[in-house]
Amino acid sequence: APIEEAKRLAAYTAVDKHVFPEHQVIGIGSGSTVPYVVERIMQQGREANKNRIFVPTGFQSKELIISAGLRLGDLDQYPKLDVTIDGADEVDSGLNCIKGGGACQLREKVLAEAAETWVVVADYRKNSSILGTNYAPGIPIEVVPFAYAAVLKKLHALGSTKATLRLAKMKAGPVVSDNSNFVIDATFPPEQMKDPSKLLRQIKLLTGVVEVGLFCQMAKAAYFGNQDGSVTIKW
Ligand code: DER
Repeated sequence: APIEEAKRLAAYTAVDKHVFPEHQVIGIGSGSTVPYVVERIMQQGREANKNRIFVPTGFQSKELIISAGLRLGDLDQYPKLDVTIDGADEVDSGLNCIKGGGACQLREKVLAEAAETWVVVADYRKNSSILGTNYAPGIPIEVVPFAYAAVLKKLHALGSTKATLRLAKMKAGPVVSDNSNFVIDATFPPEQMKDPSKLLRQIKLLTGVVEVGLFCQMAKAAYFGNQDGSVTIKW
């Protein structure tokens, strides 16, 4: 399937360019593209990986590390990471990302900041010029359950065109994050999405908001696998 090949292409290219033999502590992100990152790192061989520590961005990436037989570590022991590679829901021309499609954005942002280098891998569907063009659900915002209704109201006051509590598919009620919080998805008009840093600051300040799925000017580079087998790099 071209999409899966595109994900693999992005992941392999990013690992080849950013995961060096001397790197010992590696952050592993969430989503369906990152398994190809682990696949490529495994291909660097047992010798290269035997002393490496892998820090997860949540339950899913923890399971991925364990099932790959790699050594698990946590941020308490390894506060500085050599490199973290993660997926994204959309990346604009200024390397700003929407993240949180998988409701993991809080720990993902912590690991992105803890890393010397943070790199994004994605398939061509995520490659946009303005955020909100291709990722329809809106900005994922992690909120404390107690405040979700208040935050919904404040998001509308901020100009949000649609803000909804993310409901689970195979569970009655809302999605609950790895931090036991709720997620709100909020869309904004293009003119506000053109300045994601400003929008990030405005949303982050709303009482009850834990973290916002806007990663502005954090990525060193973003790799997109294309349908024709080529790779687009933004940096
Ligand atoms: O939740 C996230 O931010 C993940 O990185 C995720 O949205 C990326 O998803 P994908 O790699 O499965 O497209």
